[in-house]
Amino acid sequence: MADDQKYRLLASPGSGSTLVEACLTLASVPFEIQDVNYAALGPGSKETQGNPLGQVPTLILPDGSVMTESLAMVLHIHDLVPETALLPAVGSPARPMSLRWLVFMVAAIYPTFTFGDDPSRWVADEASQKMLRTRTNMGREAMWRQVEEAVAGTPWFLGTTFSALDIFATVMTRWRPRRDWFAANCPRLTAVARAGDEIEALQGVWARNGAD
Ligand SMILES: N[C@@H](CCC(=O)N[C@@H](CS)C(=O)NCC(=O)O)C(=O)O
Repeated sequence: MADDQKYRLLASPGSGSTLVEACLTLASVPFEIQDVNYAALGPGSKETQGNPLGQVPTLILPDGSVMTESLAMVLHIHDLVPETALLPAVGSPARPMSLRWLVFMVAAIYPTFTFGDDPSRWVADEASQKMLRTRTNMGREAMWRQVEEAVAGTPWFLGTTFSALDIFATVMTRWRPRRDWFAANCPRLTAVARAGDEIEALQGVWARNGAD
């Protein structure tokens, strides 16, 4: 396949691009990775072409159009290759729950990093920066405890049905507050993440993204 017919994922190892890299891989969608320097991300970044927020993941579609937002990309991959079953079937009771928690992870939890990773972007004085970091960390932990209550079974978030939730749980529990905190506070999510770590087809993706 010619390079201009492939998807191109702008990515930084270990970041949210891992979510999309994993789903493209599971779906066997031809793609190439263009690594961008994590330290250079942010509004105005020259490396994340066409994404005004300068974030990864950014996905360049085969027709050259630019897609942002990790979950939108994952839903697009589901549309491209429904057999990958990144979402439960329409009509299944698990479908609305999977949509709810996927959106919660990207709309409620993910932005705590946007505001907490570099608080000097948002508030000027050092005390406020420290407070913002602490509060976003606390808010994130409270939200993860909420997600923990929604985990429906084993080995997967929805019980016996694999879905994109398992990819999000596996990747996002590697971020702060990290796996030791999850093991102590969110045993069900930890079990899902450990099952995700073991997915055979994703061993290369996890290794590339610095997973233990
Ligand atoms: N809503 C976006 C968030 C993406 C995001 O925050 N990516 C982080 C890396 S994990 C980033 O690029 N941060 C740099 C910045 O926001 O300046 C998505 O779901 O894709």
